[in-house]
Amino acid sequence: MKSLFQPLIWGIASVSFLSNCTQKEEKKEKPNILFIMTDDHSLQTFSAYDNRFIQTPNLDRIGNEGVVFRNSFVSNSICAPSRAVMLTGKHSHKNGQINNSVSFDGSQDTYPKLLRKNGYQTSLIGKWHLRSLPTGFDNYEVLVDQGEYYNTDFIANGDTVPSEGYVTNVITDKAVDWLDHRDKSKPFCMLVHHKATHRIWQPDTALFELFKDAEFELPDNFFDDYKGRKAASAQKMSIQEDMDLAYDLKLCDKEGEIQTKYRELYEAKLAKMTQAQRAAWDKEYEPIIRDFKGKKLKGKELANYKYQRYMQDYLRCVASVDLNVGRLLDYLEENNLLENTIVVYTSDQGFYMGEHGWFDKRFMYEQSLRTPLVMRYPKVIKEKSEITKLVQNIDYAPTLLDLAGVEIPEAMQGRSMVPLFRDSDSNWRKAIYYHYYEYPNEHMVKRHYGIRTGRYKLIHFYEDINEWELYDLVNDPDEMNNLYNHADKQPLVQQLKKELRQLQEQYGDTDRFTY
Ligand code: SGN
Ligand code: CA
Repeated sequence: MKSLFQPLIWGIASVSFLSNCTQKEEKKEKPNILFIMTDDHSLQTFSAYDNRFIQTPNLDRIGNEGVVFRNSFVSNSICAPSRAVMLTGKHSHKNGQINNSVSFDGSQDTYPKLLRKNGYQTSLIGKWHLRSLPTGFDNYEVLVDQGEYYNTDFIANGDTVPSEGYVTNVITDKAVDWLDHRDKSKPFCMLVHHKATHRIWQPDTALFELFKDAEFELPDNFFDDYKGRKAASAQKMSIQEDMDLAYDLKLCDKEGEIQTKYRELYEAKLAKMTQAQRAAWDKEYEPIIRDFKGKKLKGKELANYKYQRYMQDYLRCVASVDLNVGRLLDYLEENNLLENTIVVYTSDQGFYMGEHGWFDKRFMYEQSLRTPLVMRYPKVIKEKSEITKLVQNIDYAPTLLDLAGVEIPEAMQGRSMVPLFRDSDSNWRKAIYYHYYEYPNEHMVKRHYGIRTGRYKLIHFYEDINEWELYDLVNDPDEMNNLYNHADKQPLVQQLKKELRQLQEQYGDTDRFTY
């Protein structure tokens, strides 16, 4: 058994002389868990982290009344792998979900499964994306594959069930409904996995008034030339080059003059809307399309225009998430559940809001290596806490099991973060390990692995390329200057390679590397 934290109350409960009656009472005190995850939500668009673009008061509330993790990272910045890591507490090479294409091995231990074995009622609502059907849940209502923003189908405990409405609202409705009808004699663990803020960033028609006249400043490195970074120059996730006018930016004109690669995919999505949804949609976008066609933009002006459109719709999706998280917090409060429920908000990874000229994720660079993470549980976490230690999504499962008083399996590679809530842990990890595998694939981000310490990052891109990159995150936070070949940095390179190798040995990912 690894570190097993139990709040005082359960320690007392386990003392054998307590009467049955008291034991029952104490059992009731096991914390509930509400784990909320979005898809592709960047730190740049979460005001607990960054105030430039949007206020997210409900998301911030979780951190204000609990803890904001300032250095929270993923281990493989892509959807299905990240979800599998969170569920299993193991890196991708150990849980088998190395990319979005393989099917999750649902026979392995996951924290919901272990909680269920220990008396919890477990529920999963929203995006799943792991191909095999969920295991370990008393109830699941998951989107078919990635799902749709409007009128999406769910697979509810094996049956396909249609829905009507905007997906973020619908998922929240289902979550509230499940909470209302759950078995109230047991603690619950509910995972609410939003589709938002995933591509193609379709907003709720009710929020079209937001960000109407906003003008967003381009990141300094929006027109990055990728000098010294071969893998970065080979990617296909550039707003200027790869973002589709009709599909991503909804510039799909009735006259059919804007012909793009993915226009038909967008038209198929529109065709699934109800008349009322479609009318509200067209009312919003038709004037935008007319205005765009009149402008006849080219080059950098067109790139800037695309950025503005992208940001506007993405932020509206964030705003909807924020409102719906507020609904869940209100529900907990109204039902006297707020004190005894661990609330977690995170994303499956971060996202590029135009940094390096990009959308999407995958790279081990900061915007997609990081992921937002806030937690609230007043019994254990002091309000307004901040944790700056390097935590990773492998740590979620052990932490939640620890807080629930359930033994953490040896096979889990993450660590319980509970000691960090009490005090700083001087034995905490000093570096994190990363490994991304989904290549060749859409967006063409090469396979790579690497190490990130508090200050430095060393990355090795491999497969059909053999390139190393080294960044000093203090002097070069935007990761523009690859120092790998600098003569004076060779001792540092050797030191980081040694530490990288140690991490690969620790996590058992040594098979193919001979540097
Ligand atoms: C889809 C998106 C990609 C995205 C992947 C993975 N294209 O394929 O842009 O990188 O999902 O995202 S889309 O045209 O279908 O929107 S993930 O978050 O699910 O891993
Ligand atoms: Ca994602």
